[in-house]
Amino acid sequence: MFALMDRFLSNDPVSLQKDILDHVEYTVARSRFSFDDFEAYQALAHSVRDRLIERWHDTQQYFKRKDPKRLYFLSLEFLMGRSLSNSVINLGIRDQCADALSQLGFEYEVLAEQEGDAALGNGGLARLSACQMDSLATLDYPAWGYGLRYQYGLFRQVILDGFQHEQPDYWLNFGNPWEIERVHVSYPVKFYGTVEEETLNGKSCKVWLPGETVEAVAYDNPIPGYGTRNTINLRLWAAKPDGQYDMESYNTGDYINAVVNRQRAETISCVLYPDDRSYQGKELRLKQHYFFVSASLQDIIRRFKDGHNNFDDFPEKVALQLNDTHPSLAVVEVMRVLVDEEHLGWDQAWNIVCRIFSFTTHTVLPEALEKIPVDLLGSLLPRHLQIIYDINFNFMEELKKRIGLDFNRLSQMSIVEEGAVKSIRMANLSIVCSHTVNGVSRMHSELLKTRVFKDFYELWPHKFQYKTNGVTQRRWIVVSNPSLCALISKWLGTEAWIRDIDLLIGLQEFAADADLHQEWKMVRKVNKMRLAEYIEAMSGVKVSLDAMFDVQIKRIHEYKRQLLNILSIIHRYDCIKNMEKTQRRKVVPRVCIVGGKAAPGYEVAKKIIKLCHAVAEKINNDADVGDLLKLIFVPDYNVSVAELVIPGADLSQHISTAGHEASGTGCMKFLMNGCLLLATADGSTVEIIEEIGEENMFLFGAKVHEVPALREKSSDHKAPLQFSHVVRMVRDGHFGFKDYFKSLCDGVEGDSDFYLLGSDFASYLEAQAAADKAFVDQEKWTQMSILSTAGSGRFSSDRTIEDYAETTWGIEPCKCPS
Ligand code: 26Q
Repeated sequence: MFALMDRFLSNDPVSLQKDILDHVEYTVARSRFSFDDFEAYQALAHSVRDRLIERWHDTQQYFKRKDPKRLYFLSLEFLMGRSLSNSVINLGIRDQCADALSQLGFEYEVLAEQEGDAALGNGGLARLSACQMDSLATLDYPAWGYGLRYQYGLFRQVILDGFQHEQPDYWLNFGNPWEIERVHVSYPVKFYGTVEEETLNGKSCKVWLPGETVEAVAYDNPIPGYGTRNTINLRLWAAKPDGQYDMESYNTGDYINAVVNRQRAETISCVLYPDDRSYQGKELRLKQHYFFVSASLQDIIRRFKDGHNNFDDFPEKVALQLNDTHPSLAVVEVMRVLVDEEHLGWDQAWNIVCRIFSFTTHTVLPEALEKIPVDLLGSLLPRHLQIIYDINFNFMEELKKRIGLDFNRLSQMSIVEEGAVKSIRMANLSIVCSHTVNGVSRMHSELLKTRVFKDFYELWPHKFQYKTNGVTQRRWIVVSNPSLCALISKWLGTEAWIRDIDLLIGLQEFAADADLHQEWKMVRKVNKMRLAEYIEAMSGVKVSLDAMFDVQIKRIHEYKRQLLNILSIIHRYDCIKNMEKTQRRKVVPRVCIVGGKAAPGYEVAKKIIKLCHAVAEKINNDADVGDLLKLIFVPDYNVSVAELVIPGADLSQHISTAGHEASGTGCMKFLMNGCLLLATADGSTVEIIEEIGEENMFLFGAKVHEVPALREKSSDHKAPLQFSHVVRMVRDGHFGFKDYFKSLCDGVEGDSDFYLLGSDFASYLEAQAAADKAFVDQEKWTQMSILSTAGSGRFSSDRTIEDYAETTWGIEPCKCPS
């Protein structure tokens, strides 16, 4: 027998180098004397993967032995980005890897750039899941993530002539070293068919005879914690044709058709749906939901039964988190399995369901709440529809006892929506079946209680919680901004803040220290240089490092008001053009950077992208303007682009109409990196104001309680003259494409200015002017920047996860011995 320790791979540069060379030869199958950057990346990735697998095994065995209550985090989307850079940081082997590689003639940073993003998600919600997985692992919680292994991630954005085009993201083209295929972990998932009534031991029960069965195969993605051996699992499901099916073929044509038809099963996990909140009720999307839910629950229940022989203590061992309504069929599926397959009584099953689920909603708008047409659900999942009706019947009976025959309220709270298209309201279903419901910022949770789910709040006030989002400082400082990371550690005298974010507040005491200012400015300059090089390589535009880098990167949405930003850039341009030459010397130079994807079917968002390009074309080629103003659109915005852009930003914009952004998490990443915020009081920025003080950011715009009255107000009193002027410039074809932009202009003028661009314009310009003024005083600016980082501690996902663990999931750390 080998001694136990001999099993572990060593992390010194010599051992790493040997492992890398072995992988070059045996995994990548190249000569160890001749391999390129990509092959070196692959070999390095496999060497890191080996180390992850060791830790993964130890952690899972430890969890199994200790049998703690586990959290299962169900999400249709995870936006992981790159894995190499994150893994080497969390394993603590970055420098050793860099050493090992440099002796082989490779540069670590260059190899890390070889990796493409894992983009199995759209935006905020999906990146939040990824940050939360990092915190769950780091804080040693016994948790698993479950999701779908899409073959195509979020579409790639290609810009041609200023227009967005979508291209498929076939991210698995070059293999994926970060996943482990588990061909033996697979489950059948049933669809369609009929429900029959049968008698079992004298009791009648329901049997679902499916019309189609598809196999779900597991792919495990190890998620390492930082500064701990714990490595948790993200299990993603891929659809494969069912192995059981016996094909009968009478001739070659039948046989070929049968195989081709079976292959269609794979379409279920083929592609991620772009976030288009109005694009609902599609059969394939519903199939994805159930496929993922059914496979995950079979896996969870199998694990539970291995060690427990009845379901009484299921709620003591299992917490299930619904990441928005997308996985909410899980509540129905648990009922079905417990009642139909495990033969528990309805009441006992219901009691279990009500104790295991918690639900987070990420939306503000009632119209964005998911609804599934009853016809669609009944055909795809006939038994589930029956169960939903039963749940709703019981709920309505209980409700009548509580509120009487108030039919208006009863029908609004019902899980079933009667109307032209009879539908199931997935949010109502989730609230009824969960013990806890939460919004993602304080303001969002208040809006849920007072508007969106008011009736439910009055019925069950105890169910409602708020959990302000957070982001992981491991990826958003340590990985993406190594020089700032080193600087923070130097001044705090410790690296402990990487696990204990509250320590960042210690920077406050040095906020006026001249030496820190010097070093802080240096770090910021180096990051701006890196960003400027990227901008030049990508767009050909040379930008001045003395300019203020002003960034708005996020999905393109009307409520996020990228259009407001572009209109103010036009205003700035117009002002510069109309100035005397001598006056221009006083202008604070700006590089405005905008990036983000528009959902493929979202016409208005696509027009905003085109307008941005049209305005950029004009400004960037105007010799009068020169370095005073540049506008850059960063194409194909994703996690890796964010890692480059955020550390290089001086100012970032979070300017949604108050009451529309549930939380926003981009602002937290900028804040941690010492970027100043120009923002409305919306979502989580309200809490950022409380942490760093209004004087350290640039606030503007209507407050949430003012919005309804402003919408009512007659159009003549809303918009200032400057606003009408810039809109007129677009209307008159100053930037070309007059007809194409007409509808954009119509949408923000007169009574149709739903997102209040006109009424917020004047105060927006004031905030912009305040930012210019502050930028001139670089010492003041640097102090505000340091205070931003120092005050960002509350916005770590570590804080969010600890809060969920204690007050929602009831789980405790389970630390695998090192
Ligand atoms: C729905 C139906 C059909 C197809 C797609 C969808 C779909 C997919 C993704 C609907 C919504 C989403 C994503 C929503 C989202 O990202 N919301 C954001 O969540 C963040 C994390 O909580 C918040 O910070 C943002 O404010 C919120 O907009």
